[in-house]
Amino acid sequence: MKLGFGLYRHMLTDEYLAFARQAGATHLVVHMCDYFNQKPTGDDQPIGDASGWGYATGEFWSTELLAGIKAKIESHGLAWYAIENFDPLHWDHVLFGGPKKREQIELVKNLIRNLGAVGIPVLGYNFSLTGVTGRVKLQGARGSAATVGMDGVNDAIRSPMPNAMAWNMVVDSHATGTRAPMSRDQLWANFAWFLREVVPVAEKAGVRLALHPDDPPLDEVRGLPKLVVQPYMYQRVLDLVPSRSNALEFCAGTIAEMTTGSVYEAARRFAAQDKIAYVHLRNVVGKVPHYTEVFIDEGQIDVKRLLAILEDYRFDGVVIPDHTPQMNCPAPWHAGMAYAMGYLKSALETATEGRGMAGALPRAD
Ligand SMILES: [Mn+2]
Repeated sequence: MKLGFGLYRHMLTDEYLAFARQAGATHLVVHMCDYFNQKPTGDDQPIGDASGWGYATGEFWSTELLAGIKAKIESHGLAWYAIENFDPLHWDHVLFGGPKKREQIELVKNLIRNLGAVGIPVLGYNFSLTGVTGRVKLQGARGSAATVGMDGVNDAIRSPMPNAMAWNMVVDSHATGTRAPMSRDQLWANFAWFLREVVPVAEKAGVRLALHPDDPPLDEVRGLPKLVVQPYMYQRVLDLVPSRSNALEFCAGTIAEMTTGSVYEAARRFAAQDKIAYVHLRNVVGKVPHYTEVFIDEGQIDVKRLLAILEDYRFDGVVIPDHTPQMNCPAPWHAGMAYAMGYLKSALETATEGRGMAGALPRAD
């Protein structure tokens, strides 16, 4: 198991990369669609949340662009493990089953081929119509640290989804009206079509696609269904197109917020199948629609127990801290992330020393 940070593209400066290495990361997950020219620092935005970041650029991620970023990352002694999330402009018609879905799926296939060509082994994605809509800012972590969570079903969750938007971004500023209702079956049909189109391409490119659960894991947001909102639904994803390239971005925080199941049971089940490509690890208190994201050592997830389970199944991918509360100091994001990384590094050492002690059966391999 390896440790990494998830960084937005605008953060890929020498300073952030040196910080990542100094804090103990060996790998990076890069969230590419952040419209970096509109956001000077990452200090006031939790990792993984692109809401309010402006309009998508529509830029295509060429092999030249990716190779340049990769060289810079590697010059700091780090490895580029994954890209996280498509730009909504690359595939909004795929998500919604719109008229341009065939055109867009070819773009998505090219992106996957480009990852393979450049040697980025994983593409994390979120097959989500409405993204992280509904979270609120809270002072709910230890010492009143600034964080995010949900405080019941609010107006943002109830408000209809505009046609102008996909995920949590504007994709067509000229569009008017609201999205037509979609059944849960239709959403799964759109997803199945996507998987059947792209998994063979990913297999050929040597890339693993890794699905994030639909965060926050409510059944419905903005009048539209959400895909994976209980742990068992991940199995349906895997069974749709069985392949090493059809894998999971195991977000422990989102799974712990789900109203059924257990994050440990889910880790065992999917690690035993070798289906976890990488792990988002943050701690939380509560379940949807009432939860708060907290520091890595204070929530309902026993992080050491979870890492011990993953280690027992010889999980060999990357763990990143996901979001973290921000600390009151001149560098709130850095302090929160360095704290989480230090804790994870120590917990991982303990898990590695205790391999075989968490009660997991050895994986058949
Ligand atoms: Mn996550």
